[in-house]
Amino acid sequence: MTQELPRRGTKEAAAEPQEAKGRRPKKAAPNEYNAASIQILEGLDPVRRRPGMYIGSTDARGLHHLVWEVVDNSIDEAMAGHASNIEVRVLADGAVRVTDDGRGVPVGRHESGKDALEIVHTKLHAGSKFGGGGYKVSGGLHGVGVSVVNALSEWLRVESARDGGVWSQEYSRGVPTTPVRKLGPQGNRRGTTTSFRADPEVFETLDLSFDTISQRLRESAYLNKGLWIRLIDERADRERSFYFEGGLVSFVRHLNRNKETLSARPIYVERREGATTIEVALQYNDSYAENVFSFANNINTVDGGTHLTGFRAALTRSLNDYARRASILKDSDANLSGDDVREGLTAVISVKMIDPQFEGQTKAKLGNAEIKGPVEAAVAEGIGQYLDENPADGRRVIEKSLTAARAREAARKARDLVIRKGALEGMSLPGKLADCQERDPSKSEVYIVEGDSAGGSAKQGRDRRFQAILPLRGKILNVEKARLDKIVSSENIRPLVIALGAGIGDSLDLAKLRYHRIIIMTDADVDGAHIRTLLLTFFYRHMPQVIENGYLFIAQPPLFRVSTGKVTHYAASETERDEIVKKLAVKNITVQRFKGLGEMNADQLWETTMNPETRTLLRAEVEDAAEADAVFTMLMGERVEPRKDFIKTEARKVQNLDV
Ligand code: 0RA
Repeated sequence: MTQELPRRGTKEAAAEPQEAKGRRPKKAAPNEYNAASIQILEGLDPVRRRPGMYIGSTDARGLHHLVWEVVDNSIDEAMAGHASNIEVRVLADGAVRVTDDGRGVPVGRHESGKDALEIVHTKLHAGSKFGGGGYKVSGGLHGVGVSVVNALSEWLRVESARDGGVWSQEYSRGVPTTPVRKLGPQGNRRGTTTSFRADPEVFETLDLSFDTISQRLRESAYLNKGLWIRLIDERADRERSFYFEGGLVSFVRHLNRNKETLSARPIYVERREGATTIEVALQYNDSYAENVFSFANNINTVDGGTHLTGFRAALTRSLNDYARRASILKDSDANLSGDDVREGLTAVISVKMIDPQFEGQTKAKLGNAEIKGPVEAAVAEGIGQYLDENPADGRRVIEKSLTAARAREAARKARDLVIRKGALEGMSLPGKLADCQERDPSKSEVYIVEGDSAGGSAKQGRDRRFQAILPLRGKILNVEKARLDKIVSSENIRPLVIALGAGIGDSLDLAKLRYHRIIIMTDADVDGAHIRTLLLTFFYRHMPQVIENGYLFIAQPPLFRVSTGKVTHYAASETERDEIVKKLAVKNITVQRFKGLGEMNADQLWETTMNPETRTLLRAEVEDAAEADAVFTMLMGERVEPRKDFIKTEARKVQNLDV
């Protein structure tokens, strides 16, 4: 979940040339460079000028976006009921080939005089004009069309098997380099094959991640039950296939795989009406976290929307109705709140509809008001029926919600106490905090440091004008196993919450956050890694907005100091150490291994880890919320077996284990 940040001062410099780079496509083959192709070229020119506008960025994330775009077209074809197999192949040179067994992209003369295949690949947003795009998604970053991929590819080749033939066309940076040709008779082949290689002049990296692609394809397979998706990586001779008969039920089982569940099977609801499909699966586990994912036309609506609102309303209503029907709640008892019934809930909501509207800044919120009622009705009916048929499961869920209600009340009291205490003692921040002079949060940093001795070095080494130090003593509470009331009153977390100033949980107010760089600085050993994980878990579960806004960082203290007496170098890894030693090429070299931050003197710590001019920070990011939840559960949760398995697998990758 981390991403390397460029050293300060290089960031803007790096961003500038990228835009300029893509300005003009290289010349097409001269005989193809006629008036018609110029016109088409103009059509895609804006994409090469400002790739970020179409695919978000030109880093690894943007690179993967090209793959999603092509794969999503095949998935649309599957969603429309015309394809049942998709193969994604990463070729040895980093090119990608996506094949489906759908109807094939339309070919033949289009009203414009050009071939339909060419129009689809060379005109912006031309994809949906051919009638096959019933579930197609409009606007936003998704569904920008294969022409965007084409414009940003060094080369692209499409083959469409339909209408009695296999038809093909090739392009370079969006410009056709061949006419649409018939390769041969259709035979028993049908569907579309799209191969492309991202343009190294546009992208900072061409390194596609097997895990990232695999994760995404797995999710798509969950969302489209009965669809076969195969991933083959020819670079590493790896292969993986996804097929889920159970669809969302399998998804929920997967999300709960390392947790103790409250029922044997997830509840599943499916309703079809006309072109609209509503699917929901849910299952409770014994944790305290809510783990709910919503999708519209396979797009992860991370900001929720009308389908999620309908789901939540139905859940709260049907659990309260049941609790009263079963006399678990008495007339005089208050209703369970939405928060209470969502504690320990894992659910996936998926709607498929014509013309979904995506709203909000990130276009990740479903806006169609007409879907709320049907989702609410379907879910309420499904849950009500399930509870009546499985009263023992029902009782366990209601008991859990009641416990949640009591704990929430206790947490509110504890939190009020913390906040009041923070407010009353007012500017009296925790005694351990060595604050900075700066008051503007956007210019202020706080280092969360493990142990008093490292805290001492950091306090001496810092630039006190804008850097604050908060030492934590010993292990912090494992929040994965504790409720909020215990967390806010814990000796180690309370000072942290007060120092940050923004509150916690539901009452978090980012406007009050006192530092916009919160930097976790722990030793480069096993204990340090453990504390770092505990802190990351804490932020992920209780201050996720801090991560979402990009305020959380991990410091990178060096592992080695390599010195010749004249010059000193620092190395972050053994590989780097060896490179430095080799380069120096004198044999009176002393190599010192830093066991902990406390072993560095203040100057060294400043120079290597804290000076914004020379340090490297990792920014904490949640790429994939489902996966992050699973990892935290696995690392920090109750069950030991999955953790052991993980450690056994990961241990093989570890070179220098320091215990
Ligand atoms: C529009 C219309 C039709 C097929 C498609 C799009 C289509 C596009 C892609 C992209 C990847 N795989 C695809 N499969 C199908 C066909 C309309 C018809 O045949 O009536």
